[in-house]
Amino acid sequence: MKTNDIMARLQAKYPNEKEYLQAVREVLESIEETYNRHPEFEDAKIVERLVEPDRIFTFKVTWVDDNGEIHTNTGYRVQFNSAIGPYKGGLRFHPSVNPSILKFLGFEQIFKNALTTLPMGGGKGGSDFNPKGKSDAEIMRFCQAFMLELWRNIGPDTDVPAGDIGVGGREIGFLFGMYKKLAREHTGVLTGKGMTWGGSLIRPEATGYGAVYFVQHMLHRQGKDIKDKTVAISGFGNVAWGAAKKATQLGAKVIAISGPDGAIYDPEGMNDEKIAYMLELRASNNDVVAPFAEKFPSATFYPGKKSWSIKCDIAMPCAFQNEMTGADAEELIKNGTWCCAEVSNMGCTPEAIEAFQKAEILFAPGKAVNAGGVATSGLEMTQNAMHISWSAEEVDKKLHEIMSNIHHACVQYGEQPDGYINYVKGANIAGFMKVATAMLEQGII
Ligand code: 2IT
Repeated sequence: MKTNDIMARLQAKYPNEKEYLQAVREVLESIEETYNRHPEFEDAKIVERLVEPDRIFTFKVTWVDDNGEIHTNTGYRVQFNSAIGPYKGGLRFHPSVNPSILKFLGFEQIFKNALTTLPMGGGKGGSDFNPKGKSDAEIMRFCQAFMLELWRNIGPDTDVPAGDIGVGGREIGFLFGMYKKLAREHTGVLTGKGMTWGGSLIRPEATGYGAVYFVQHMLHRQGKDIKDKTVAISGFGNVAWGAAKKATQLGAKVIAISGPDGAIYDPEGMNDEKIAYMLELRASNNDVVAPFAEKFPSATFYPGKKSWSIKCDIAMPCAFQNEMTGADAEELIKNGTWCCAEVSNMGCTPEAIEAFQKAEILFAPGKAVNAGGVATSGLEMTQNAMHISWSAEEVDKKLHEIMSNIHHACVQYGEQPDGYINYVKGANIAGFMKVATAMLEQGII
């Protein structure tokens, strides 16, 4: 397998899908050497089969706003790979959503889900619907219209969607309600459900908590600890909230968060009240972080700025793909940052990753760092299948074990001769080996 040859073919076939091409290139470059030591992979054309989704559903979603005006959006579900389990992955509601973004997310999800050690294949979906400024009633009608189309293609053993950007507990509730009405079945067809109807404790916190547990493992390996370190986070949604909460609990000082409108710098760090206010800001549907500085006098709002111009020990991008560029990474390095844990999916550009790795700074990719979210979705599926629910302590303990195993797998496959851990390579090879083995054993399908 030659990465450049495969990329040239994909580039010609999908010239406009830049996020998808970026995600595939990163994985292929990481696995090329290992892959070529296994002629059985080449014989079975594993890579050629892996880069194409099994199928993509595209559908029209028509809904009526509070003024009686009719809107038409596009809905998608990418069922990418089911070698190790039912398709599993979130739904994103954001105006940028298109096939390239969902294919990149679905492709990443295959390896991430494999890393969790749980039986989940890779999928992703969503819509170009923009939740910004919408009322709860409008969100409900959109979710119902979306599920009216999607429901035939999903199921607890077929494809299990969850949340992503723009889809949280409220949306999962509306989606589940409609699924249940259509299918006449109360099953674990979605994860991130409410606690009174099949949800798992710790699922809302899991992505951010898992990310901080992963950071702790990276630090402990170097004899360090997150306590008393300064942490800059981007975003202020569910993932940023969970990361801020756990990092603060463990004694770190979270000095930055951000939104599309700019960055908040708070030298005093987060506390319970500020962390709770992040949820309020998100629930307002306004997608702005500026009000944080009006409410808390220790915080300053920098319009149009990113969190990456703020001096910190640890950077944790928690917002959007490609939110950290090469120039951002250089600025962080110049300011003394010595660890970057990518929490958003593909949050760093290839130039940013290269800058961190060249400087031999601790860097780990989203598919390892943020895997605690989908892992806890897997634990929700297990509880649903067993018709029981575990305590928060039990779920948190399992989440800890999973993050520890993922860290171990990254070190096992990513340790370089000079001792530097290439977590990107480690995560990609570990995830790939599991999926490739399953594909090989299941024949040409
Ligand atoms: O990117 C992700 O892993 C998610 N949005 C969570 C997916 C899930 O099925 O819980």
